[in-house]
Amino acid sequence: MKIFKDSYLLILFSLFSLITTSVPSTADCCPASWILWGQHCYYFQFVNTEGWQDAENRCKAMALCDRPSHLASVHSREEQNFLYEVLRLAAPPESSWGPSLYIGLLVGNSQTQMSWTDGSCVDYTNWIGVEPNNAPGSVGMISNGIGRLGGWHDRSSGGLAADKYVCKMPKNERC
Ligand SMILES: [Ca+2]
Repeated sequence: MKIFKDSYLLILFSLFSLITTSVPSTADCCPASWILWGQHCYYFQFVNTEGWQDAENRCKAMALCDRPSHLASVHSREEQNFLYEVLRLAAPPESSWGPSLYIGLLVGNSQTQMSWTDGSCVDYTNWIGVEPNNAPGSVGMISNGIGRLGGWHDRSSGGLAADKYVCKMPKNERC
């Protein structure tokens, strides 16, 4: 009977070890300093970067071996609300447009020629009023300027002006 009990305990212990070693904790879903939301991790930088291309380069430099990282793409009202809520809590309005978060949106020759740096489809936008109005070659931003409430605007010349940014990468697929 004791042998049976010991075997039973050994099986239980083995199962527990298997579960605890194969299922990552929530903290393992994203790298340190990244926030998990949905199927992706997000990294917010509220210290101004040197511009949109610099921000995109910094995002790409944080990629992991099988998890590409770019300035964030936005694909739903829910994702937009998440990004705006973090921006709103971290950076209060300071001007008509600022602060703004660079996202991975490029505007081509016209408003209808838009693309994301991560290669995903442009299936959602949140432009304010006449925006985007700086094409071609402008870049998109989420604004927490006075009364902007997370609406998007574009900035010309590849976004050379310093501002904040948000990166995005897929979460750990084992999560
Ligand atoms: Ca604009």
